[in-house]
Amino acid sequence: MDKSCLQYSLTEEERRTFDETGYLILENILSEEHVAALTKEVDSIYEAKLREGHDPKKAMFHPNFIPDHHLFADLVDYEKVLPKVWGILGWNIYLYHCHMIVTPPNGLEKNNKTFGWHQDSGRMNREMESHPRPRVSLKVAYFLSDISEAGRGNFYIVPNSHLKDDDIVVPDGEGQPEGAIPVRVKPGTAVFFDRRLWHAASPNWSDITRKVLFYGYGYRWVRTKDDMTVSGLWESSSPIRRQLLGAGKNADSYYTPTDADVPLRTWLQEHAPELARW
Ligand SMILES: O=C(O)CCC(=O)C(=O)O
Repeated sequence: MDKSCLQYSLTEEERRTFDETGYLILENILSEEHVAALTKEVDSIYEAKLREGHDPKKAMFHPNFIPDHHLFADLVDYEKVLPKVWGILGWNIYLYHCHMIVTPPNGLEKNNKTFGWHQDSGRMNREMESHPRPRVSLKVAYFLSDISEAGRGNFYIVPNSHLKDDDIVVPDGEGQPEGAIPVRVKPGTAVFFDRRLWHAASPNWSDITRKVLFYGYGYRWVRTKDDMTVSGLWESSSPIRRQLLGAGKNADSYYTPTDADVPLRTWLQEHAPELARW
């Protein structure tokens, strides 16, 4: 990492927004050219899936896409985003999960059926006994298509719901939880969200295909959620990217890391010591 990335460190205002609302919207994180280059790769994967028989009316959920192109790997330690991730979670982190979602127009009449509301990480929301349960991970969603209007397969959220855990009421079949809003953003926007924030995908009733990349960061002692095949990238990656792609000397290194396991800590000790102390 070049230390110039510190200009993108999490600000106190961003921290407050994220802590209080459970999400943070950052516009123009990707340039137009960057969006175009990523979109080209997403389109080529989507077209290949269609040729393999994917239903063109259904969303394509494609996990473990980092090895598909270097542009996807380059976002794992993207200088405008990673400093904000470590500002929230600290240095003992890695990419535990990622998915690309392409949501084509569904060609159906608009309706108000309840979306698939959830908090991330499945059993974590049952088997941890505290309330509210701990954060543990977050996702960064990079929007490549224009979802500045509702009805375009928007990502939906219930702001402030991250500290309410299972106290929110999800309607049974019709309607959305109280306070639900569509996230409406332009291409190139990154949306950070706490894994506990109640959220949902929604149908695409527009004529614009929605394209988005989700990067999930969590502590190194959290298991991967995808069948990740990123270890093939370790050798050609920088030390910090290697950490973010899940490298570690042995099983215990995920719980009790040495300097060799967490080059991000060493880097922060040198360049931003206040972030390396815990
Ligand atoms: O596709 C979406 O907008 C929602 C994605 C989602 O639910 C998730 O990443 O957990």
